[in-house]
Amino acid sequence: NLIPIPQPKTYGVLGNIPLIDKDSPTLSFCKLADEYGPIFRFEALGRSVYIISGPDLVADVCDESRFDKAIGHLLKVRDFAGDGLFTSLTEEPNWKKAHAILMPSFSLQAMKGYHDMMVDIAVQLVQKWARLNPDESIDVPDDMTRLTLDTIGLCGFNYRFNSYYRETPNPFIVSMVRSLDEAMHYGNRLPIQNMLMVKTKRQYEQDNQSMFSLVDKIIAERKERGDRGETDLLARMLTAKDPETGQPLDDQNIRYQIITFLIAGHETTSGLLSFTIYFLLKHPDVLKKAYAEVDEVLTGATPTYEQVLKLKYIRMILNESLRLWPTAPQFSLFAKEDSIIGGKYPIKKGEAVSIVLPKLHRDKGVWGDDAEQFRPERFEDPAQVPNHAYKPFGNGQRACIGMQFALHEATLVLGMILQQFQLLDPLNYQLKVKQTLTLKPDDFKIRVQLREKKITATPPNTPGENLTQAP
Ligand code: FDE
Repeated sequence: NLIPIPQPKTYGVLGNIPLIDKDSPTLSFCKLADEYGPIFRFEALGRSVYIISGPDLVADVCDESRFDKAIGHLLKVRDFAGDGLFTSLTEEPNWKKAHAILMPSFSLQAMKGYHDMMVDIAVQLVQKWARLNPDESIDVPDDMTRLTLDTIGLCGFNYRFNSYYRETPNPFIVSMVRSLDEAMHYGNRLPIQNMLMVKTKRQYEQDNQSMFSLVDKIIAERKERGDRGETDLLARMLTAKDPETGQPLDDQNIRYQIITFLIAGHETTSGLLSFTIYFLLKHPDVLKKAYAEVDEVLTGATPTYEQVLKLKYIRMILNESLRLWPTAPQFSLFAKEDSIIGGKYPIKKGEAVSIVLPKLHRDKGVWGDDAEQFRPERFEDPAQVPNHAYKPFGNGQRACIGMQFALHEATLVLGMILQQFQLLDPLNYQLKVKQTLTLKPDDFKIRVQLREKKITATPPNTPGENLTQAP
């Protein structure tokens, strides 16, 4: 009982391209899914991909024996991220090698080693906010991007971008954002269009070169001055050998890994923090519970590693924020063999599928009628989370290696912000989502006020919502 997969109307060689907003493809896919259902075919310039958002279909394509990560949509990103972890095929030798070498650096245990460096950067954010005049507002995504970039720089390579000491984004970031943007748009233009965009092309090449030169400099300097007992990612990449081949990573691959971590480790996490602040501002009841937890757990000037682990409700808030606005909103797979998904849709060997997470994460059949609502309590009991309908960190062996890192960092920072500040929304911000490759709230400004005295709300004690009880 095979069923043909629907396809929206096409426009000649452009295929379905005119149906998507090139500045936010993921949101366009979500809208098309409203109309065409949990799976539809999308054709662009001769390439074709099945866009999937139904939980049962996602469960099938997340079966690693039948599907593996596809990188067709990331080919342009490979110009600057090469065969780094994010942009390599699973079968490329450097994926397996780097995965084996780097896994231990991202274990939950390893977070202990990064904690003080994360605090170092978070203190810079808190101090900046504390010194603002009452009429000055904060560009939330900008300040969160400063934070996450500086954090991955320091924890990864012992390098200080010092973003809080600059008015404009670090030049590295300017190049990276421009290159990512070009990589996202490139594939949706006709070859002839791309050929004619001489200036864009030149800028793109310059941007890639300037990323390479900064990163190559970091690597060269570290090699020159030798090992001083650093325990960061770079030290590990320079010394550790792949258990299987006995080989270390080569210098070019280390360059690509560093760029990969800078891309993956900061855009996504800064978007997560920005959306979370947005949700907190718009949900006073949740904010109140968050304050109660922070006031109970964070007793010193800065949080300890153990205290961060105790911020359970903050974690639930982050999980819920990643549900409604997963900042890495889409990932893709290809069929290793001819396959049938959902019991009725045929996918041929080599064909690609792409999962649109914002739509999957709001499926009413799985999440309930209040799926559109922000309600962190859904994550109270991990056993109740429908994992096949919740993939903010991707899937299987190709899932996000930086998950613990991102969550520890985000929990710590939110905790510190709430410990110090009252969040104000004088402009009554209306959410507008912007996409580069990742999602962010666009033009999101708030104000803050130092908390005079701690809010002394007693933690709620309704059954199932007991915050004081650490599991
Ligand atoms: C990855 C990832 C993913 C998957 C993708 C695909 O499949 O294509 C996802 C979904 C993600 N990731 C997400 C996220 C979110 C957040 C917040 C994050 N993420 C964060 C982070 C941080 C860091 C450092 C990172 N991140 C990193 C990373 C990497 C390296 C990767 C690749 C891996 C492999 O091996 O493949 C990822 N990430 Fe993430």
